[in-house]
Amino acid sequence: MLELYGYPRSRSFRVLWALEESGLDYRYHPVDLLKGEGQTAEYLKLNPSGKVPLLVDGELALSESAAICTYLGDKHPESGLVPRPGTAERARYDQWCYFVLTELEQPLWTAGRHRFIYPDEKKVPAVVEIVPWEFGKAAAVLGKGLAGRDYLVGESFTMADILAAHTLNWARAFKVPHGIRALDDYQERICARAAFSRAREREDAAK
Ligand SMILES: N[C@@H](CCC(=O)N[C@@H](CS)C(=O)NCC(=O)O)C(=O)O
Repeated sequence: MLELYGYPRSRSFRVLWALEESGLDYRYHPVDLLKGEGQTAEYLKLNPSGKVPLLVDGELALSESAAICTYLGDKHPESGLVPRPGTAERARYDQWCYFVLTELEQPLWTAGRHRFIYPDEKKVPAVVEIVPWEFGKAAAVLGKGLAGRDYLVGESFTMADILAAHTLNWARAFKVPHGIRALDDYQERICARAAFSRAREREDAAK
């Protein structure tokens, strides 16, 4: 049985959504980060970073949301959620996954750290000020990549769409606008999938 460790409204939702899209059985273990449950000796033994998500599959304990989504798709190729390694589609898939994590998510997360997470003496307001500009540049690239397409890669939904749509949800929650109508439409269409709602229900039920 697959075991997922997560915290509500965090990056672990990407993996919950991926598991629901894949139709796999799994157990969900909430880790209350605010109560320090990510820093217990027991959890740190599983994941030395103390973060979520963490997927345990037998002997394998895997962190990093994108790596976990790709692992699930590679292990279950019949899902069609990750293109086969060595193909042009897979190269494009990897391109978008890395782009989302390093270009699109990065300014949002930097803003989050300087707004809510760092202790007051470490917060630098000037960093937060440039985030809309930096995020806007990355969102424009995503918008161009989606021009005339329903999905980021090929003709069907992949895990790259989970990463992109989840990050756009964060932008909305953090009130960092990009002003690109086509991206709003994409985000709404991707998040209207039944697996998204099932993942939300699973997360809420575990609270
Ligand atoms: N790059 C990692 C980031 C994981 C991460 O930072 N998770 C946050 C929640 S969204 C966390 O667990 N934070 C707790 C901490 O930093 O101690 C991924 O994509 O999985």
